[in-house]
Amino acid sequence: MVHYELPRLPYEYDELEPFIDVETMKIHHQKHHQAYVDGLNKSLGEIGGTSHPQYISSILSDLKSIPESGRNAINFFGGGFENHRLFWETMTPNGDEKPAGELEDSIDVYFDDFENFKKIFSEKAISIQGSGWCWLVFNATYHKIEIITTKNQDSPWTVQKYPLLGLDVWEHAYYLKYQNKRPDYVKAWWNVVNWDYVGNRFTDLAS
Ligand code: MN3
Repeated sequence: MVHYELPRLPYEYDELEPFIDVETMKIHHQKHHQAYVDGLNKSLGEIGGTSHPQYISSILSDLKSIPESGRNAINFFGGGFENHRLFWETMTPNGDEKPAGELEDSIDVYFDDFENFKKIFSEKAISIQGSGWCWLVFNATYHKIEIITTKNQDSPWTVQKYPLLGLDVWEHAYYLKYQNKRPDYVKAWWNVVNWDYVGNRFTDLAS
């Protein structure tokens, strides 16, 4: 059985300042993400996870293969684990301001230009009711990129979409610094997106 562990951050807790504050980063990683790791290991154990040796993204892509008794828990904790793992990787203190290469070209095709993409993505992220995520995903069926939103910890994998970039809009991601002002958090987050990482993820898929 796969045993999941809290992944290390690719930067220090204070390095995303002033956009994402050190206190939020610590609690988000050490408490919230850890809770998803623990919940995922526990719920896999409860259903006899030995029959599911695949990595969590494969399990989320085929949730109906999970016994019904454990499906909701694995959707929640598995999504929480994998969503946050990607979230950390797609941020950096040393980011370029915008995507380049093939991803830039694709954004121009589907969203006219990067500024318009940012506008649409931000509006969708801000308008999520309650807790959830806003995503840039790759739709392999139609070989195109899309913006989607998911509720709670639902992962794009559960709807057969490949996540390229995700923004956590749970209050735990921003409340300490931004209180109820989610639009300010969304605006700040663009400054720390790791376009290099996101672009490589896209190139690996699309080529
Ligand atoms: Mn979170």
